[in-house]
Amino acid sequence: MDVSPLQVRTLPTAPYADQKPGTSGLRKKTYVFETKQDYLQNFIQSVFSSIDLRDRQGSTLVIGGDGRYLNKSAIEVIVQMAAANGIGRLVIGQNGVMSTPAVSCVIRKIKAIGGIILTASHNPAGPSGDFGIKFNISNGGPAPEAVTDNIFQISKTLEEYAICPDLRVDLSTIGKQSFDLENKFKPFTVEIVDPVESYANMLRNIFDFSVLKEMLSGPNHIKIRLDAMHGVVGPYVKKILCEELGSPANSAINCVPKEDFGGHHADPNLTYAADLVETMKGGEYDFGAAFDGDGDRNMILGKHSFFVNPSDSVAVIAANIFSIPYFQQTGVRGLARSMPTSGALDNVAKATKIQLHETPTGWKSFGNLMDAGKLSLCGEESFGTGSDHIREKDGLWTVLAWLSILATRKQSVEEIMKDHWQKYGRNFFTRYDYEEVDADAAYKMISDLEAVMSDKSFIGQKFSVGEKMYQVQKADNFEYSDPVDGSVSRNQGLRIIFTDGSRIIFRLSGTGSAGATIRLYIDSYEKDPQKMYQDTQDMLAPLVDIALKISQLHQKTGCSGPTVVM
Ligand code: G16
Repeated sequence: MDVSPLQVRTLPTAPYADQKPGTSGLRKKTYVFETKQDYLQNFIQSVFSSIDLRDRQGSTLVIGGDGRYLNKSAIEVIVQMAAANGIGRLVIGQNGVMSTPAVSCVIRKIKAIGGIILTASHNPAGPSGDFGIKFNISNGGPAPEAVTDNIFQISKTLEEYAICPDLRVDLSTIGKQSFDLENKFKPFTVEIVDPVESYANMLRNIFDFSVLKEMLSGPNHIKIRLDAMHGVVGPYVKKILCEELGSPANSAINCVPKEDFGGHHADPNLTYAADLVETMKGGEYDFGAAFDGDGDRNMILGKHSFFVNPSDSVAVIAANIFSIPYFQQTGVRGLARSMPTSGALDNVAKATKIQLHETPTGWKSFGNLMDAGKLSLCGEESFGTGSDHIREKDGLWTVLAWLSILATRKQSVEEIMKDHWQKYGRNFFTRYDYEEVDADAAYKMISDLEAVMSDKSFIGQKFSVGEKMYQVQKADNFEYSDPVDGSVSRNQGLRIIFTDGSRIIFRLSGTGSAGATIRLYIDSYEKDPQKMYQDTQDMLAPLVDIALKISQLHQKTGCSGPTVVM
C-alpha cells in the first residue's frame, strides 16, 4: 500500500516545560489528558526520539489501550507517526484494545523494545473523563525514571513531529498490513493481533486449567460472579473463565468494553463496585471479583460479600503460593509490598523466612527486583497484585490465583481468610482519601507535618484516645534505595510508627487529575483471637483520631472528612 510522503509538522511554540508527559514512570501527570494542542503528538514524538534512529528499523512496539474514548483515534495517530519515525513494526490489539497485563505479556513474548498503552487506569472514561498514555520498556513494565526523564527533557525542546497523515490502518482485521513509504524507512508493518490469545496462553502455563475447570463447571462446581465494569477485561473474562473454564455466561457481567465504561467508575473497590457488592450479599455466589478499566487491578469478595482487603489478598496468596503450579517450578524468590500496604505480607515472610522488600508506591520498583531474580510475588493496598510472570499487576491472574487456592483448600474465601488471621494475626488496615484538595493547602499540610515529625521531641511522644495509648517509636519520610540499580527515591510518604508496630502514613497521590489527593493510611496489627473479627473502622478509630490531631488535616485543608474510605 502506498502512502503519501512523510510530513514534518510544527508544534505549538510554547514548549511543554510544565508538563511531564504521562507515563506511569512520570507519575505526577499520569492520567491527566492535557488539552494543550498536539499533546499526544508531542508525547509520542518524544518517545520515538528517545529511541536511537539506528535501532528503530529493526524494532517492534506493542500498542494497546483500555478502549476508552479517544483510544482508537490516538492509536491511528501513533501508527502514522511510527511510520514517519522509522519504527519497523507495530503489534496492535484488535480494534486498538489490549489490557495492561496483556501488553506486558506480549512485549515480553515477542521481545519488543517496549509498548505504548492508552489508558487512564481506574479513572473515569468518556468525553469528559480522563485519558492517559503510558510507555513501557522491553521488560514489559513501566519505564523507569531514567527513561522517562530523558523523554521529558526531549519534550521540553521539541519543535516538530513527523507523521504520515495519509496512512490508513485497519485496526479491525487480524493479520499483517505492510506499507511502502516514500522515504528511506521501509517496509513498515502493522500486525493486528487477538488481544486475548497470548495472555490466555500464558495463564494456561501458570495455572492448572483442568483443576479450575472442574471447580467452575464440574458436578460440585462453585458459583462465581465477575464484574468487568465495561473496561477492557471483559473479553478476557469471557474467553478464559466462561468459554475455557466453563463458568456459565451469566457469571460474567458488564463484559462489553465501552468508551465511557458504561458511565460507571471502573475502579474495583467497595464504593465503585457497589453493584457487585449488593449482588454478592444475597449469598447466591461463592466468589466475586471486579476489575478496573485497564484490567490490572482487582477486588476479591467471598460469599455474602465477604471483603478481602488487598493487603490481605497478597498475604493469602503468599501463604498458599504452591497452590499455583507456576511457583512449584520457579520457587519463591522474594515477596514485596509497597510501603503504605499493610504488614500482612510481612507476617507470612517472617514465618516462611522468605525475603520481604518494602518499596515505594507503584509497580516500577517491583519490576527491577523481578528482573534481578529477587521477587516472585508482590502487591499493593490499592487493589493491585501480581507476580514475576509479567511486569505489571494483573487482575485476572489474581482471580485465578484465588480460585486455585479455593480448589486446593476446599474452603470458602471467608474460611481461608479467617484461618489466615488465626495463624498469622491480623493487620487491620484502612485508607482515607481526600480528593480535589486545594494543592497549596495540601502541600503546606504535608510540609508542616514533616516539620512536626522531624522535631527530636516527637520520638517518644505519647498519644491517648480513650483507653488506648500509642507511643511514637519512629517517624520519617520514606526513602528507598533500589538494591538493583542503586537509585534512591526520596519523599515517598510520611510514616509515624508506634511502639506496638501500628503505622500512620500520609502521602500525596501521584495519579489524581484535579487538585491534590491526600492519602492517609492506618495499619495496626492484632494477634488477640478475641479481637480478630471486630469492625476495621472501630478498631482503627483511635489511630485515625491521632492522625488527624497530629496533622491538623481538616483545619489546614478545609476538608470536613475523606471523600473515599477504603
Ligand atoms: C495509585 C495507588 C498506587 C498505584 C498507582 C497506579 O497511586 O495508590 O498503589 O500503584 O495508583 O495504579 P494503576 O497502575 O492502577 O494506575 P497514587 O500515587 O495515586 O496513590
